[in-house]
Amino acid sequence: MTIAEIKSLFEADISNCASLAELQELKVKYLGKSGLLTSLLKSIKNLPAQERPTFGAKVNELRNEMESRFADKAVLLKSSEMQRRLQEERVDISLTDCPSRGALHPVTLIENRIGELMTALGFEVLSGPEIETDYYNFEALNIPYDHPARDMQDTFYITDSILLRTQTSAMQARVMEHRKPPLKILCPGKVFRSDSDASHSPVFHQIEGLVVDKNITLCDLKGTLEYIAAHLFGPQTKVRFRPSFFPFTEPSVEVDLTCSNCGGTGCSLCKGTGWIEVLGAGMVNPFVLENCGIDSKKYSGYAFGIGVERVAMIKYGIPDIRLFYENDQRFLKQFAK
Ligand code: 2NM
Repeated sequence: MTIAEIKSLFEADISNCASLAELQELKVKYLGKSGLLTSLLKSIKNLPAQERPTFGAKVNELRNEMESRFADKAVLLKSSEMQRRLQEERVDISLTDCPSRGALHPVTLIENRIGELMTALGFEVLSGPEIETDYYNFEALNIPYDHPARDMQDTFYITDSILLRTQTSAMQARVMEHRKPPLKILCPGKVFRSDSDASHSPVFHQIEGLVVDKNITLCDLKGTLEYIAAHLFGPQTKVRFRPSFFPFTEPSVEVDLTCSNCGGTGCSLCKGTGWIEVLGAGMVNPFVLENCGIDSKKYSGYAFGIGVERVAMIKYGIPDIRLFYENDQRFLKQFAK
């Protein structure tokens, strides 16, 4: 092949070349050890001596041109390669269907709300150990050794005298023992009972409130509970006390609220009564105060215990307590803001 033939073949090849891999093949085809141009240069020995310098110069000129054309083409191909990858590997960040944001659990929502309401009244929020001694959970709270609340059926015992607390008032006994009145505390947390059905869970959440000072009366208790009820269930909510019994309070009351579903006229939620039992409360039994080193002649106190799941079930119309612990997204999503 002549220089001119090689040159025109090269022009065609390089303009058809569409990838860096092809370009590399062309480099070998023309400039490689047995490439077209290299072979042409080797044929120089067949020429008469006087023609060799001109021929050599022409071949070198073509080689230089090829090298610069290869370099230019490589730049071009690299940039179109980059364009192609940018298109092909493009990530669509415009998707609006993002993974859903987390939300607070309904138990946490109620716990936070009650905490907020009570701290506004000056209550201090304190949490205690979930593994308790028999003393703080029962003995100090005037629950005698043979009381049914201590039954193996109700309580998870770790040893004879260590157990999973059945009520957060265990913490309140600790506080009364270590600090002196005035006391105004709120103890939220997990409690444990060996019991399980649609309205009982082996682990649930309680919030117990305790006020101890001079001249604390049942009226103070009722006013406080009316405040909580109005803010949790609406300003029209009424509070009713019914006599009851707890070992750690005397007198003791069951506390009913007007049904948040029907407003007190009667419906299926309140079984036609217009009232729903929401919590238990009472005046701290003087025995409990004395057990904790507080002079029951000088001081009196009230206490109440709220089941957090129970409040959430009433407020949100949740029919089964087990829904709180199954982590079903369809359930939990409903509480997202
Ligand atoms: C309830 C019902 C009635 C209660 C009593 C005490 C303490 F520590 F002062 F003795 N704390 N909480 C209490 C009273 C709890 O829960 C249904």
